[in-house]
Amino acid sequence: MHIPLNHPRRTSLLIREKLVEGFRRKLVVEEGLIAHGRGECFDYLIGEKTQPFAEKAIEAAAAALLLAKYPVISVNGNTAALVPSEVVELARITNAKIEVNLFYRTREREEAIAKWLREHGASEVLGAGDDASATIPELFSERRRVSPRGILIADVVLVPLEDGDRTEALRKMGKTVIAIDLNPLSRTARAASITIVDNVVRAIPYMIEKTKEMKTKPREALEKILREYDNNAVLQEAIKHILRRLEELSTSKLTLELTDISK
Ligand code: PTJ
Repeated sequence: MHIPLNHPRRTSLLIREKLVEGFRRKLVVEEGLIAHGRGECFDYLIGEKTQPFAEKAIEAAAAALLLAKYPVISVNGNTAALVPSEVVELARITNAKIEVNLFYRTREREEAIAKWLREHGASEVLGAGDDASATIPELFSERRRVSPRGILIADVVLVPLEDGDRTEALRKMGKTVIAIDLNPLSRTARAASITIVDNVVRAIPYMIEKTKEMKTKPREALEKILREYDNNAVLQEAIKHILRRLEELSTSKLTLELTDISK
């Protein structure tokens, strides 16, 4: 679909188009389109910008990825459709493995997503087909199936657009879980070690910038950032930010001034 350059909601519509294109390519499921709608709503509430609470979480996430012994980036349909090259770039900078991991798992989608990521520069993509031969204990969704060379042995896992159950299971296995979720109230947001309350299309490019910048920092400086990070405080800040915005909006003029073009 052609979206005019001056359309006031152009950025948001372009993101939708990417998802619809991902759906046509069989990367994204129908439920992924619904999940995106929920994300859009929260994005409206936070102001469609990376806010200070997300910047704080991104800095801690960059420190965790750079300090990790075996970092893995878990990719689902929506993430693959929205930020394929960026995922590959972040994995390259942080020496992380990329693993396809789907809630609505089918072999066809796993393979389509792995191929799509390879077309965007990934040299290796774990988790597709027979590679997902290990299981996460206590988890009953299809997300329990993981690669024995990837998520199973990872110490740090980045999970954009995740479900709460698996975040909890990964935490119980002793892993550091970094979530990207626009909904600060979701179970994922509340179960993760570090929650980036931001749109994945802004968060991953920002993480690339931050990891590049922080790569030369001494280990002790990265460890200090992680030690001082408080995820509960970050989630509270996200909620306070939404409250403040709504409070301000509730006393401002909301109706638009429209020019009369009927004459
Ligand atoms: O590709 P699959 O099979 O793994 O399925 C992927 C979906 C997203 C359908 C699946 O993981 C799912 O059902 O997720 P949920 O439980 O609906 O959670 C998705 C969360 O992501 C929600 O809290 C949304 O607010 C949030 N979200 C949606 N779009 C974005 C987002 N967060 C960040 N950036 C977005 N663009």
